[in-house]
Amino acid sequence: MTTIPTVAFDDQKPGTSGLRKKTRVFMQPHYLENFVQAIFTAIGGARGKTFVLGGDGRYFNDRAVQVILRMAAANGASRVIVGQGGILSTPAASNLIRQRKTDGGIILSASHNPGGEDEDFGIKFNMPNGGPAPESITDAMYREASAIVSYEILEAQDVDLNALGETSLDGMAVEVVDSVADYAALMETLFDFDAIRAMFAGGFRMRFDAMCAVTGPYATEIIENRLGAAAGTVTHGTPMPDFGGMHPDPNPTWAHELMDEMMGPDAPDFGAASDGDGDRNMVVGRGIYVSPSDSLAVLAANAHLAKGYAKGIAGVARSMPTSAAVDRVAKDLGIEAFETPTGWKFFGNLLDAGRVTLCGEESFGTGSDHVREKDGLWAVLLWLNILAVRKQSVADILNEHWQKYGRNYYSRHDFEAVDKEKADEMVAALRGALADLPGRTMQGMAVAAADDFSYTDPVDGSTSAKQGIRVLFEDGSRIVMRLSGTGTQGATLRLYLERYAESGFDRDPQDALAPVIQAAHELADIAGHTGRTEPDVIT
Ligand code: G16
Repeated sequence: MTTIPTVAFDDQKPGTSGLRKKTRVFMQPHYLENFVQAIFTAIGGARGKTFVLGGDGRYFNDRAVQVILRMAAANGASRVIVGQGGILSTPAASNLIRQRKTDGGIILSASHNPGGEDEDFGIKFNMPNGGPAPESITDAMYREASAIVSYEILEAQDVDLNALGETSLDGMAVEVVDSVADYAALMETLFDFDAIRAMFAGGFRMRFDAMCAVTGPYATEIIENRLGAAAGTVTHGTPMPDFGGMHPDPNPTWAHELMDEMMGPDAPDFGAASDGDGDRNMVVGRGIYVSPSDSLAVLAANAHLAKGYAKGIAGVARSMPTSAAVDRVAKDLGIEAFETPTGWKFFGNLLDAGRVTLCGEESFGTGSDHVREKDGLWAVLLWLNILAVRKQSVADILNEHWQKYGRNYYSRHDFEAVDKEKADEMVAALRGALADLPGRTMQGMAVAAADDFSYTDPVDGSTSAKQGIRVLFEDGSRIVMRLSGTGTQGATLRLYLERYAESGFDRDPQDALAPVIQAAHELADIAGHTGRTEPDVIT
């Protein structure tokens, strides 16, 4: 055991989902160690505790896992349960934390951000409920990391993480478990595998793009081996430290190979993609893209068709920038609907309290109370279960949904790597103008209300302010603007655009939203502040 003197770094403030930085930042001496020690201190020490540990396999995952094991041992932890090879998808880690009733877990991932020595790395702590640490804990981590003077570490050889079973690291048990088995078993309890298997046996074709990231082995085991989909259904199924150079963000821009196939002449019936750590999903039907907000609404309306949700759902929650499509379903079902700030951590209390069963975000995240993270493969399996029961195409299901509820046209425009100061100035200027907006008309739409979203957690009463600027129009259209909390370079401006329609459901969302887009640019003067006229990514 050694106590290593160290000096605090001034940038270890966790963002929307843990600490994310360039990999080389994490690789500098003491950087990872300081933050891991701050985690242990912020949760009241590691002595006698049991943790889950794993990551999405990106570059530096293997080294970081060994460092964390040595630090856990030196800090007195009694057991660490590690995914084989140091690999666990984020939802699988959440599941293990819950099933094994541990004191939490450390997950190594920068999610949808690219991996590699010159790309991104990340680390986050999940609580004993399996969910990301709330702001009170991440604030404490930041305080500890900013004042740290030393950390505890053991001098030892690397632990062999390839062989399943238990070894000891200076008295601390290191238990290496199959990364997929427990997660796959959980999925079998929620969905009707027989019905899905019968659908595949009847010729149903699917493509799942794992984007060379962590879901490859999970999707291959579940979709091909257990559900009988044709070999080759899962593409890019071998995880790689640099994700094969892919940007593992499942959206139409980055999963373009899948999009091209699904929009092509011989498209499969169903397509899906997942991200770096397996918590995000994109769903596509033959010739039709399903926006994440619509996907959440369709899943909420049809969840009862899967055995895990046969009794119905208690309530739904969505992040504020997510479209209101799911609210309409909740109203119809007579259940509660909650609007939370961006970040999966805000769903935890509602899920724990049994107030909601399904949650989702426009950022390609959907999940339920089966774990406390969003879950990409879970969403894909729920869709498959619904398709197997309804025996309709994705396009038909979506069209019927819009006929019943109307369509919330929706899009997000991202302006990436914007100069941070200029982005802050733009947001400040807009914030200052909010009070004068109501009553003003833009692009023929009258502003009904404008504010900076503030959230009070209905369960513990904690508040989170400044969670995104909203401009609501009288016709139900909406503009939301906020700066991303997961980027690692400059600022990423996110512009969320929404317009509700009671008819005319086959328009291109960008056309349907044109006046809202125009109004947003006028309002914020994006070009004037940032020099940008066109977004880098449209989802
Ligand atoms: C994380 C959070 C999500 C959030 C997303 C985007 O996802 O868990 O709740 O919606 O980031 O956040 P931002 O808009 O601040 O960049 P992930 O998949 O990156 O862990």
